[in-house]
Amino acid sequence: MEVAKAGRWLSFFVIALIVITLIVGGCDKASPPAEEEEEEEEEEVAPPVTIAIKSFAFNPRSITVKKGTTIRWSQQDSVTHTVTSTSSPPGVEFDSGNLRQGETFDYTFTVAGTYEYRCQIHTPPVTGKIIVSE
Ligand SMILES: [Cu+2]
Repeated sequence: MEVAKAGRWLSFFVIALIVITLIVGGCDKASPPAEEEEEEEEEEVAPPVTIAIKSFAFNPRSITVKKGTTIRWSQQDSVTHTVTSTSSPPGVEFDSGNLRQGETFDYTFTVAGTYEYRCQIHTPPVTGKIIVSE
């Protein structure tokens, strides 16, 4: 009698364990697709990068970013500067025009390649370089 009773409890326990596993397993299957979608969205929008214009220099002077990245130049000198491309892939030249102290210029790099730029106002030129990777 003792053994049979223990066996029934064991059967009940095993069935309960299977039911719990199925419920938990079902939940696990439902959640991963939502997480994958979130990750894809994060990859599409690269975080913005800031380059300071300070003391007649672009800082960082040279930088590598992923395609789709927006760079924001933040002009902190009391004199006016520009951000003007001098060498870039065809059709994607950029020019900020005059940037006074406290002003910013945003440009989103949608074409991979090497970009060189300078301030058009000052000589010797204040130069910078951006490498956009795929
Ligand atoms: Cu300048």
